Amino acid sequence: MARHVIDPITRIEGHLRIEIEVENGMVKDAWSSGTLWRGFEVFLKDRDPRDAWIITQRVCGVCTTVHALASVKCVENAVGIDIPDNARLIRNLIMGAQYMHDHIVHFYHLHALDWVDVVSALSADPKKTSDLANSINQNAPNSGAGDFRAVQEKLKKFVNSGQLGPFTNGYWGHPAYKLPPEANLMAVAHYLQALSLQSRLARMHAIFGAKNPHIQTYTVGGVTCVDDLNADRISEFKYLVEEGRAFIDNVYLPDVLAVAPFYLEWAGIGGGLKNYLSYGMLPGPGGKEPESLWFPRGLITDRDISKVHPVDASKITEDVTHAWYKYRDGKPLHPSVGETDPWYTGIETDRADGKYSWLKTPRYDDMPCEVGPLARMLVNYVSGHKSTVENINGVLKALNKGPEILFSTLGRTAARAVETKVIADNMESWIDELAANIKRGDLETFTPYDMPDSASGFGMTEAPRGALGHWIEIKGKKIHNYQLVVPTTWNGSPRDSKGRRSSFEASLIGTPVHDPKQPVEILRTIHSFDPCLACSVHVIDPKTNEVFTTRAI
Ligand code: NFE
Ligand code: MG
Repeated sequence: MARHVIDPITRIEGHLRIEIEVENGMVKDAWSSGTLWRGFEVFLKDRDPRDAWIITQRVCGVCTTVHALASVKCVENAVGIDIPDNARLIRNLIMGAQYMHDHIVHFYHLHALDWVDVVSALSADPKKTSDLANSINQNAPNSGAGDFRAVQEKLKKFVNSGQLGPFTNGYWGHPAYKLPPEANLMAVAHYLQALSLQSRLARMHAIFGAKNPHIQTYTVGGVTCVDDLNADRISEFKYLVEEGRAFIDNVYLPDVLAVAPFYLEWAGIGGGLKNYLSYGMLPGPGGKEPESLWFPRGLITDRDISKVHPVDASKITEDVTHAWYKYRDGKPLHPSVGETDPWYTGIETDRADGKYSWLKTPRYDDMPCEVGPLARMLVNYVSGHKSTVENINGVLKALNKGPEILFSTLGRTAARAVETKVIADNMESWIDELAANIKRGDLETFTPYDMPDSASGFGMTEAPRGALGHWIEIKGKKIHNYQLVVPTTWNGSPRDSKGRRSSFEASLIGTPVHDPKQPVEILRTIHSFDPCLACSVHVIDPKTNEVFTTRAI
């Protein structure tokens, strides 16, 4: 039996180390380590609660706006105020823009190369590629033989120059790649299209958020972009939404459906945990949570899709048995009384009681849960969320499979694509509500408040990678304690005090590994979660910064 270390895992945000034990060509055990620590929870102490959103947003350069949102909600909850309807709508639109941008970037630029062999695209026939693209979707842009020939020429130049640019270090030619050359060329062309689209989608943030990636116009009590509540800004936003939707409908979803049949065995690999948690998001009129949330809050246990359980935020805890922290009395803590006391011991995956990650280990009601697009789509689906049900059923029908295939690596990737469409298709309704408010002369964007001397609160939302919560305790009008429990912390955390694995580790068990020196199979499953370590560890060890290590035990 051999242990293998992949460190760092690339095409993610931040530093992730995965250690696997392989037996008979299959993963028998796995350890997931976040190897970078940020200390946000420590340096937020004693700051002004009104500044927390602008600071916590810098946790990440990918899911920026969601920390801003969780933070303002958290302080608003502590202060005890509701926000005006325009602020709710602007926040929903910025959230929707975040998902459209983030999910498309993930699929094409962070995940696609786990399934698409760039080098094989060189041997594709451009005419046949054009026929393939048009057979999948009549409206696919830039799908003539000449378009694909041009992409192929570009790719040839890369390869002949010996510099593959963004395609360096792939496991090209690995037998796990199953697509024919023409499908590979089509996907590479779409990779490049998505690169230029992402700047357009980022622009959506800037229309009401002033800039990207870190928006400037949230504030505790509402939003500050009152000057942007006009017809020009709204129509500019609407135009970009339509551009994004055209890509989702004509390229992104068709690509997922075109690639999936070649990889159907991945509908039975990488499922991992059996509990799925979503805090819900996108509040409706009145803003009450969870009642008005368009994506409902809920929990599915044991993969039982006959019911969704309610979520009680008091049942969330974090454990540090295997994380590089010390708790005063060692027991799991609710984030409202969370502690962040770093205690680095080195990687101790060789000991059953060892510490090996900067991620704490969140649990709900003592259960490990998966969070993210799959959890949200399942909670939506089982709750009867109309457009989710339609789109999930559409995908299942196209693949001629039942909902059980969702509990897998492929299911996670398909759920993300469905979610992108579901959200993008609803953007117009929030734009129309905003336009109607403005037409009525309602330009209110801010609820005034006084900062209490002492208070506590929490803000829950969904980030692209899953359930996100911020908790604050205010004393002397300053931050006394601030805790972030982040999606990748749920999914990528080490084992808990009872030795139970979280999502990354659980999902790797049983994964076939053709050649541990080229672990493309591991990347497929880990990337299907879209890990963000920057968020979840909120000091890089240069010694662990090697690309590959194998040690036999
Ligand atoms: Ni940095 Fe994040 C998201 C948050 S962490 S990307 O989505 O919150 O998993
Ligand atoms: Mg935390």
